[in-house]
Amino acid sequence: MIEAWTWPTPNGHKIHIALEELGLPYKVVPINIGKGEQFTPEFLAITPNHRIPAIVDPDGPGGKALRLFESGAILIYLSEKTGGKLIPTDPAGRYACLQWLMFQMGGVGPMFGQYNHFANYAVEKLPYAIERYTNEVKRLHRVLETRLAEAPYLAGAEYSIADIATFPWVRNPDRRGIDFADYPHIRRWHDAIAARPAVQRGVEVLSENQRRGAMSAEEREILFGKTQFSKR
Ligand SMILES: N[C@@H](CCC(=O)N[C@@H](CS)C(=O)NCC(=O)O)C(=O)O
Repeated sequence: MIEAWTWPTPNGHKIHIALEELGLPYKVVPINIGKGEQFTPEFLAITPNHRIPAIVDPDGPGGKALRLFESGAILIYLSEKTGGKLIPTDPAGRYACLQWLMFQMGGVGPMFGQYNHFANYAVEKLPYAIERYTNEVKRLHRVLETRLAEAPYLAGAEYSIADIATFPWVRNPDRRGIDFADYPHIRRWHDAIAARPAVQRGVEVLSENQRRGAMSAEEREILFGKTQFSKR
């Protein structure tokens, strides 16, 4: 059975949703990133990047165990393991899917993450950084809105791993000062994905551990501080 070493964050939810959509049996191994569990030797043996998510598939290629990190690579792997489900089979659709997956991995995830950091978590409020990432968040929403005005899903007609990668970052728009009233096509796409039973099960994985309210001083030090953790 696939082990998902994970936590209930947007990058973690991508994998929970994909595993649910694909009907793959999996076991959750919780990695509490607020407590520094991403730095244990067991986890570092799977990913030197000490970030969730990572998977271990005892039945990987050639029947050998596979360890994999980076959520985009994991999504492609899970699709290919199940015969290419959730990636369009026609070549143009396949490249559209990979293109929007890369757009999420290189744009939406990092930029929204930096917005969260400077607008919500940083003790020192830096107007330049907040303005820079607010503008990026809005720009990326405009790109998604333009795409979703011409196609129902990011890869085109079919729901795919590109949507699965993007949805957990786009839901909860108020956390980024976004109003879906300004992005009607994103709203339509979001609502269609949120209604999928597998997505509803995926976002519930470990949800009892989701932080409610402000980050504690301990979490802040582990995630952003200059302690033993961040120096590794
Ligand atoms: N590019 C990576 C990003 C992974 C990532 O940043 N994960 C965050 C949670 S969403 C994490 O593990 N943070 C722990 C830390 O910053 O120490 C991926 O998509 O898998």
